[in-house]
Amino acid sequence: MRWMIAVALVALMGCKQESAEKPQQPAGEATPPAAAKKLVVGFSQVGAESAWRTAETKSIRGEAEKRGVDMKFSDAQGKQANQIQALTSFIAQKVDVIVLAPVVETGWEVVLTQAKEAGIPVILVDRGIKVSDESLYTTLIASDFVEEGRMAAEWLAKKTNGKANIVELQGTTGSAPAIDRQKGFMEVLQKFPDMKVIKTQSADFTRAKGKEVMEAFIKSDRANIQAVYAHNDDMALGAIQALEEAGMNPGKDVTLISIDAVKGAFEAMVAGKLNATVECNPLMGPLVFDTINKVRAGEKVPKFIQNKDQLFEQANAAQVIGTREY
Ligand code: GZL
Repeated sequence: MRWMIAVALVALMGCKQESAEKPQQPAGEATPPAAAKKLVVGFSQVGAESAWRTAETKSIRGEAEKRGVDMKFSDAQGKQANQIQALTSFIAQKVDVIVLAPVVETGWEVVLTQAKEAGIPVILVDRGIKVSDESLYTTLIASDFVEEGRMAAEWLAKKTNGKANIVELQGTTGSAPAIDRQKGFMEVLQKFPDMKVIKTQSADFTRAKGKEVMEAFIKSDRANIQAVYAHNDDMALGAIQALEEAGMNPGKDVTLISIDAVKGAFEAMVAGKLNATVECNPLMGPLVFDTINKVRAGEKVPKFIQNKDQLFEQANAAQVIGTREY
């Protein structure tokens, strides 16, 4: 009999012991959730080729920091192979979401199929891609580059009364902005038979290449250059340097229009060397993470979320420059 009491006592002690380990949960309260798991996002960025790109990276990484997101960042130095490698690594690490700024439009099917099979949504930012299966990405958050090209051409036609010999500095070959900014510009030029692109070449969105290509244009056809259309401000600033070094007068004898509306472009407009720039807003960090939250909550998001753009010119540069965030 005594042994039964001893066994009962030990069993009771054991339960007490166990319950003493567990925090006592007041009756009626739900058990607190385990600490919420951090959102893990893999961000594959094109590179650091321009002031615009730096501003975009700062906006997206800054927003991740602000929201306590665990962001794995990869700078591809402008090479698609590096982006594909980064995405493959993100998939292996089982990130929750992939953010991709694709350097060029094509060549993404295989790695995006792997992401889809792994159940990882892909958010495209700033540049689009060409894929046969549009389910390979959830949405694209970007500007309308064709419209930016149209805006640049319409402004230049007005500025030159529809008559100009134009040299064009293209962005990165095969990239959505280079393809579409040229498409929009040429679409408008069909209305102006006396506006002619006499030279066009890629300068890869960089200031250094913009200067180099402009030097070659000046060397080969100086007398005929009346206007420059640059697919981004960094190349336009390089072209301005080349024109000045050749003793020419950028902003006066030669009219320049570019795209991005970075701080350097406003400084050049205030100095009278750049005539106009079309904004392409890079500050998309908050929108990217708001969109990620919607996607993870199972909400339907549009396939294309368009950033609105506007044109700035010398006349309003001075009073606007102080308000610019990038
Ligand atoms: C546009 C972006 C372009 C910018 C350039 O969304 O992809 O790439 O216009 C940048 O400055 O290099």
